[in-house]
Amino acid sequence: MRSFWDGSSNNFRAILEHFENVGRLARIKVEVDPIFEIAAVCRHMEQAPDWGQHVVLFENVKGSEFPIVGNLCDTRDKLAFAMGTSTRESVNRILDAMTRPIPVQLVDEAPCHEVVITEPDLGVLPIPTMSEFDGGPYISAGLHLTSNPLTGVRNAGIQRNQVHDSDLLGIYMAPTHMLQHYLAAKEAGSPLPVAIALGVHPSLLVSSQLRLPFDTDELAVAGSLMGEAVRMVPCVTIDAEAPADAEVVIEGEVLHDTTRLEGPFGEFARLYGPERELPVVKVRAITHRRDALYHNVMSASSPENVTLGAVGREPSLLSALRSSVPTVRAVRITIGGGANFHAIVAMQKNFEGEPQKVGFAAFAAQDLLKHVYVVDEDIDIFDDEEVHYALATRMDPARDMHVIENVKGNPLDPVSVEYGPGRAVVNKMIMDATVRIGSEVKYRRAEVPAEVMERVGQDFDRYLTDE
Ligand SMILES: Cc1cc2nc3c(=O)[nH]c(=O)nc-3n(C[C@H](O)[C@H](O)[C@H](O)COP(=O)(O)O)c2cc1C
Ligand SMILES: [Mn+2]
Repeated sequence: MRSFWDGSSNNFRAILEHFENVGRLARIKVEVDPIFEIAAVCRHMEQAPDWGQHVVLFENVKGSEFPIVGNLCDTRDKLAFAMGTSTRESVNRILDAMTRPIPVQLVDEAPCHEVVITEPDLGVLPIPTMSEFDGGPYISAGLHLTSNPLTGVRNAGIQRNQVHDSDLLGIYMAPTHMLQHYLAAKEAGSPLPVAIALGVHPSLLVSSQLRLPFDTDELAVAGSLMGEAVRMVPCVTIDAEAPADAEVVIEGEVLHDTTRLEGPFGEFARLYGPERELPVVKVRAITHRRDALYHNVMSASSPENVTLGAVGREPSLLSALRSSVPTVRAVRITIGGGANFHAIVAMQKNFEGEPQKVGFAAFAAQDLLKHVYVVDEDIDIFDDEEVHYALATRMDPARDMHVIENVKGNPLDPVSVEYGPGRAVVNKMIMDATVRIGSEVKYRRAEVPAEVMERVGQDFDRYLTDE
């Protein structure tokens, strides 16, 4: 059996090694086609009871030397495991890392430069096609590293890239920080250099999803999460830096004067984004490790890209809510809500009306949020049955449901009302499922006495013996 570990602990391979060591790496040895078949296997694995917590390594990919790694980022548990924490602790770990970032370290030799191809042909990479009506193959796990042309500060984000030609990619930049870099470059009449890194430590991918202020380097938070600076190396053909330990780096320039029809593409709302004219990335070089692994993140139908988004957005949402109402205890952005539309908040309510304040703070903090459910702190917000229990017993729709109409929205929300290209309004809702102050006795939950539960639990085997 081939091992891929190179001895260092903070890179993509080390994480796969960790998963393999605990029996959570599935090696698929039969030949698999990157056109739809990889996606179908990933979906089946994700849903199969015994395989849902496995990472998948496709060792034999039709038409390419590169193995594909899939299902690395599709559950909260896998991301937490990769970050050395637990599902419930990860939000605190990330908040902590945000308060003490570790700046990147510049190096001049890098594993990602073991093979350098300056006459690039994207055809060497096993780029999958995932949803039925996608416009073609898409690179889906590309961490895009750019610098602000005005200040030089780095930014990291994930953008999908349609393969247009052997050296040309499409790119869709929503109103992200990367879009600001692109617009600044365009204003100056220049292309924007971009390093697209594939196969990086999941801490980098999660950090790229954080809502940090503009001109803040997400990779410094990634370094803090890993307890070691992210190593960066100058690119070979462009004025940019790439993560030295990445499996593959595509060096390119987002052209300021060219567009191409991009799409359709299965998006986070499990719907297709339309075909439209979008900027392109001219590929200048492909560099990779010897025996490089190609990382794919499932789009659309799978929870994978949504899980990365939820884990990455919860920390800043939690701090935004706490700066409005300090007794907010926990927040969950749901996967079913596409990591954008639904947030569940647990809080200790000291004043009536605080849940509404939490709702407004949430809408102010995150554009696409539409439904905010606020519950008391005794409710476990990661347990859907508990949340339903709170909605069922603590909420009167006439009194506790607050609809705010015609808020500036996003056309990616399918129920938004568009009034011009890219312009839309949406109605929002706050559901206050907290107990009314003064009704605590009525809402006391009926439980077996806690001390008896504890006593029985401590010596539980006693009840299972035959004598
Ligand atoms: C798998 C995945 C794919 C994504 N694809 C895109 C994309 O194609 N375009 C985009 O604008 N955002 C995309 N995002 C969201 C951005 O990466 C995210 O908003 C990021 O925080 C932007 O960072 P920035 O504002 O620092 O540039 C994607 C996220 C994930 C997890
Ligand atoms: Mn940013």
